[in-house]
Amino acid sequence: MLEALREDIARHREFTYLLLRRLQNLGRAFVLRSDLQDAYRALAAEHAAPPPEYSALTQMLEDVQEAVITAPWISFSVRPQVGRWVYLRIHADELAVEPVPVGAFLEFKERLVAPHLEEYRPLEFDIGAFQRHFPNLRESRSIGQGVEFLNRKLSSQLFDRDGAGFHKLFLFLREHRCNGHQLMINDRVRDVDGLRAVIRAAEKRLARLDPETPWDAVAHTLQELGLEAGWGRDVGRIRESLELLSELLEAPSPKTLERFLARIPMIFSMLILSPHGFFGQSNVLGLPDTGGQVVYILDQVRSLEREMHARLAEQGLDIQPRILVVTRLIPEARGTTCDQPEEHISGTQNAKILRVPFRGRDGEVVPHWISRFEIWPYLERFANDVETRVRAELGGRPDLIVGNYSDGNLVATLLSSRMHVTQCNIAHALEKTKYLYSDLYWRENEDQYHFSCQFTADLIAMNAADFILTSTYQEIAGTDHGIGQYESYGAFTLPELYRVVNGIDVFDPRFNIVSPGADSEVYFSHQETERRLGGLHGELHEMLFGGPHPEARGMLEDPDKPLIFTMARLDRIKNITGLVSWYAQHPELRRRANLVVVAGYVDPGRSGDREEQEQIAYMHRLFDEHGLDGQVRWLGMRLDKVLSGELYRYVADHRGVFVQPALFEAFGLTVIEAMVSGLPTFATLYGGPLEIIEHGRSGYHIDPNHGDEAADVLLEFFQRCEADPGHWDRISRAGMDRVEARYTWKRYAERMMTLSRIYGFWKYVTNLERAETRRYLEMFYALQYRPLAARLEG
Ligand code: UDP
Ligand code: LCN
Repeated sequence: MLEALREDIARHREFTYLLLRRLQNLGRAFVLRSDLQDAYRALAAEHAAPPPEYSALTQMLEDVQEAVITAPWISFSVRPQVGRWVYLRIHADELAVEPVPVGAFLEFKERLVAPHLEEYRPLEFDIGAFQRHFPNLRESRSIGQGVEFLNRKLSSQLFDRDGAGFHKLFLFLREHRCNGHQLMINDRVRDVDGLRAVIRAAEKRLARLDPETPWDAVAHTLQELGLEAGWGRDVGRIRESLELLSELLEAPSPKTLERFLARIPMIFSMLILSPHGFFGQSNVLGLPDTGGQVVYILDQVRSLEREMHARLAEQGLDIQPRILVVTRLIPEARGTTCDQPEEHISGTQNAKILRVPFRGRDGEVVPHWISRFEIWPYLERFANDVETRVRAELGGRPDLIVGNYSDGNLVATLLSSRMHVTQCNIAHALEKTKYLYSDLYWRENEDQYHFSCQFTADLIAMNAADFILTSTYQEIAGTDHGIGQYESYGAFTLPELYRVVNGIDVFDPRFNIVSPGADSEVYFSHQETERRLGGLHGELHEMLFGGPHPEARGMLEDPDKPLIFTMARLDRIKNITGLVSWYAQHPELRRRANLVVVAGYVDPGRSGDREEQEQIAYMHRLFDEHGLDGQVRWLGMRLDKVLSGELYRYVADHRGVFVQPALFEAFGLTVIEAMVSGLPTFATLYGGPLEIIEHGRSGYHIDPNHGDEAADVLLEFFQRCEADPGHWDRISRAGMDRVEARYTWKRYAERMMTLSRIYGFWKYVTNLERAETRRYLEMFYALQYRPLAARLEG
C-alpha cells in the first residue's frame, strides 16, 4: 500500500500538497473522517486534475479515520478494511510518506493534549503478546461467527496424529457431574480405546430395543459397561448420541462436534450479573440507568430456563435448572422491590433475582442509588459477597457466569476466575464510542463519567471472557466507515495513565452475534385480533386523544391524522427532543400527522437525573417556541409492558408509524417491538437499527444529524400511503416478517446454550495456555483498576 501511495502522491503532488495545507488551515490538532472528506471533496471539485477514484491516494483518503496534525507532519490512522488498521504520516512540505507504529501514532496524540509530558514513557497494554498461539479469523465478514470457526479448529485439532485431542475429549467427558452423581462415563472407561469399545458394546445391547424404551430401563446394563446418565432420555436418543461420538472419534467434523457437545449436560445452573440498579420486575423502567438491559435479562432468563430444562430432559435428566440474576440491593428503593433480598422471576419455575448490597470501605451498607458511572469502588467487595451468597444458594459454583454491561462483566471476571467457571460477557452498550474523544480527553470528563475506571474495567473483562455475545455485527466491528464498539478498544490512549496498543482483537473467535428478541407474549401483530387486549383501548384512547392530564402536555386538535409515535428514556443520546424539533420545524409534516411522545416526566421536579432534567426543560421550550400543544401529545409517564405492547398495536390500528431518532442506539428493543406489532418503523442509522431494518423494505433508516431530511422521509411515507394505501401494509408486513425470522428469544436461547457448551469445552482444552493472559490481566487489575476505583471513594 505504501509504495503505491508514494507513487500516487508523486503523480499528484500539487493536489496532495494543497489538501495537506487545507487540513493544517482547519486550525485543529485532530481532524475527523467527515471533516477530511469535506476538505477533500471541496478541493477535488475545484482542482483541474484531482486523483482518480480508484487511485491509492483516493482510497487512502477514503479509509482515513483520523488525522493528527503535528506540523510539518500529518499522521493518519487508516482503516482499509473493517477491523484492519494501518498508521502512516506524510510530510506536509516534502510529501514524504512513512509508516508509523501504532504506539508512535498514539504518542503524537498524547503530546498534543499533554505537551508537558516530556520523556513520557507510559505503561503500554498489549494483549496481543499473549494471543499469538490462538487461532484467529481472517475475513472481516466472518467477524462475530466465532463458534463456527472454533468448531472447525477444534475438530481438526481432535484429529491430530498423536491422538492427544481424543484424549482431551475423553477426559472432558469424565468431568460431568450433577448433585454429586457422575454423568456420561464412569471410571470403568480407562482411555480412548476403552471408550470406543464401550460404544460398540452399548450399541449392540441397545440395537434390538424399542427406541422409546426409557433410560431407567437400560441404566443398569449401560452403567455396567461404563456409561452413566446424560446420553439421552430414551434408547433412540442414546443411540444417536453414541453414534455422534463414534463418528467424532472416527472422522471429526465441525458439525458433528457441535451436535455432540450440544448434548452434553453441562449447564445446570447459571449466574447472570447486572450489578447497578434499579433492577426489578415492575416500576423500574425509566428510572435512571434502567432500561432495555432489564427487559433483555428478564426475557432472556425465561427463554433460557425453558431451553435448559428441555435439553436436560432430552438427555434423560429430570433436573430443574437454576438461574440467579444478581444485582445490588438498594435500601432506598423508591417504591420498587429493589430493597428485597430475593424475588421470584415471574414466568419461570425456579429463577430468581438475588440482591446483595454494596458496602462502603468500613463494611457499611450503601443505602442510596448510585449512578452507573460511580459504582466502580464497590464492585470488588460486591463480588466477594456475591460469591458467598451464591455458593450458599447453589451449594456450589454455577456452571456459567454471564455479565452484563461494564460493571457486570467486571464482576463476572472476578467471580469466574475465582470459581473457574466459563464466563460470557454481554455489553448492551459500551460508552466509549458514544462520546467523542472520551479516551483522549478523559481527564475533562473524569468528574462526571469516570471513564478511566470504566475503560480499564472493559479492557480487563473483554479479554478475560471465554465468549462475548453481541446483538449486532456493528457492535463488534462497525461498518465500512464507522468503527465498531469493541473495535474502538483495539488501540487508544488515556494520556498520563496508559496507552493501549492492542486492547482487543475483533477477529478473535470469542465474539458471537446472538441478537435478542421481543417478548412474543406481549409484543405481537396488531392483526392477531383474538389476542388483543381490547379492554385497554378506552384507557389508551384517553391517553392519546383525551383532555388535560397531570402527566401530559399537549392535546391533539385533529385526532384523525395518523400518529407518529416514539417512546424511550429521556436522555440526550435517545434524541427524543431532536425528533420533536424536526417535527416542530416542518410545517407540512405537522399538517399531515400528529406526534405522540412517551418519555421522561412533564414535571422536572419528578426527575432525579441531571441530563433528564435538561431534556425536560428543552422539551417545554420546544412546545412554547413552536406552539406544539395542539399537535403533540407528550406523555411523561412510564408505561408497563402490557400497556406499551397494546399501545404499539393501537397506533398501528390507526395506521401510524414508530420513530427511534437516537444519536446512537446499541441495539434498540423498541425498534423490534414496534416492528413486530406491525408499525412501519423509522430508526437511526447509527447502531443496531442499521442491521435490524432493511431500508425501504422492512422500515426506514433516518440520520439523526440531518433532521430536516428525516422529517422529509416521514412526510414522503405519509404522502405515498395516501396515494397507495397498500404501501403501509407492505412495510408493516415486511417489518413483522423480519423480526419473526431473526429476532426471537427461542433462537437466542438455543444459540446461547450451544455456545456455552462449545466454549466450555474450548476453555477446558486450552486451560493451561490461558494462564499467561489471566496473570497479565490480574496484574493490570491490581495495579491500574484498583487504585483508580479507590480514588473515587475519596
Ligand atoms: N419501555 C417500557 N415503558 C416505557 C419506556 C420503555 O416498557 O415507558 C421499554 C421498551 O418497551 C423497551 C425498553 O424499555 O423494551 C427500552 O429498551 P431499548 O433497547 O429501546 O433502550 P435502552 O433503554 O435499553 O437504551
Ligand atoms: C441497552 C441499550 O442501549 C439498547 O440499545 C439495547 O437494546 C438494550 O440495552 C438491550 O440490549
